[in-house]
Amino acid sequence: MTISRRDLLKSASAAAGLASLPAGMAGAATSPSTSPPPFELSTGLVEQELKAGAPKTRLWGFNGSVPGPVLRYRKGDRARILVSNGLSVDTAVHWHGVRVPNPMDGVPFVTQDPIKPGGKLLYEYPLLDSGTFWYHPHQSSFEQVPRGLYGAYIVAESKPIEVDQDVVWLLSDVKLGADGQQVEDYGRILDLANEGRIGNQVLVNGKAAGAAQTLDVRRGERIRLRLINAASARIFRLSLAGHVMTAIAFDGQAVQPHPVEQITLGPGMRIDLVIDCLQAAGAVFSMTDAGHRGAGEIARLAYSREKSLREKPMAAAIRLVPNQMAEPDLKRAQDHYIVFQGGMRGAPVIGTIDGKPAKINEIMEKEGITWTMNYSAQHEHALMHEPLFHFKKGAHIALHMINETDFAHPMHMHGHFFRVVAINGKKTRFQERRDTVMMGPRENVDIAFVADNPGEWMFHCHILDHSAGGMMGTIAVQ
Ligand SMILES: [Cu+2]
Repeated sequence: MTISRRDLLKSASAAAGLASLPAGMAGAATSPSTSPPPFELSTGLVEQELKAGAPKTRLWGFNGSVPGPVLRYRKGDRARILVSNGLSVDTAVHWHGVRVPNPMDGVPFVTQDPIKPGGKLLYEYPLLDSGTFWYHPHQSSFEQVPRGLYGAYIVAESKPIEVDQDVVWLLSDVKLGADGQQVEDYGRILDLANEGRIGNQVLVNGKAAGAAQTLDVRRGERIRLRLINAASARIFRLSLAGHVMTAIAFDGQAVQPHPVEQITLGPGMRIDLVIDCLQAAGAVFSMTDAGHRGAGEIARLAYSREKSLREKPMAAAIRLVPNQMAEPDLKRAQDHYIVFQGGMRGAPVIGTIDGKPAKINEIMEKEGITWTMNYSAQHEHALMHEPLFHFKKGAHIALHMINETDFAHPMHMHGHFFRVVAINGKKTRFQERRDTVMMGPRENVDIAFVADNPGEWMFHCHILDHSAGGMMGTIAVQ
């Protein structure tokens, strides 16, 4: 028997009591009178000055700004977010890194129907984990994200670590023409098959990166800095002069605190840092990017002339309490493999697309597909597609990823965190938990997790042009 994705979707939506309702109806139809009103998040057109004195750039944003508002919760809260679509195209919102029930995951045609122009959808789920997350559409992401639809999503620990400032730097970029407007060349096959569409202006919290991005600090202060890469293709390699950056979390999940000199932050990835500011009053230090098409200075720490807050680092512990989740046991894990092929310098020879075998050069020409995962590729909104894997709920999984391409791919799994077990066969030092892991060119990455969240979940490259070009699949847990 063949069941179309749309049928599955209908039953899943019905089971969850979900509906894409016309404007003005969703709140009344879905919230019991005792609940507080949901937080409202609306997509729409935005005009924003990206640089002081520059003409305003036309963008798409949430609640009238790029990035959208920082969503702030505490672990154990229930998120209730009413998304309304003020755009003239369909959309849907994904809560990147938040472990949600499948119907709340925001992936059109996989976990929900798209939200139509003028439509609304209430997303509601408990927050199991603390951490640094973010949100963005999963509909035509290669266009909707770089147009400006993204925002930070912070879930505080039950007992946060003690710091003087808790700062979010959401990094992204825009590709601007001479007129100061975005170049609207989304989804070019050349970008799909290469590094992706990389902008020419890096933004920090929606403003041009560089000297104007100054964080005022006082000697002796302890800063918690949360970095989020919301760019659609740019990989950052960040360093900070004059300070030790201590990593305390990757993708929102606690890691053994350790110093990091250069941070590789691919699209979708996050890092939480603790920085003790122990330099002299009046001094200025830069965070710089040396990534591919290095952007140079991103932002600055500028010391005030005030008296020191303290002369040595704050004594309080910086280790985060790990979130509770099932721990994979490699001894009893099932081994599975994914081979990645494609790209401009190494197209795969043969593959299947939406279940049908085809020669890849034909696929590239006719379908705009440039990558395969296990010799198959999926259109972003394919209605018929076999999941890459079917896992039994509770199964321990060791997934071996083999990158046969000349490109880096930040691979993102929905609904689960995994341990990064080994890179090129070498055990990683911290066995860190992540939802997005950077797979370097020609690199093999082994991850492990317990498939305990039922549903069909996306597993895709977070270079959004790559996922649009076929590097997008699903895993099914039941
Ligand atoms: Cu990729």
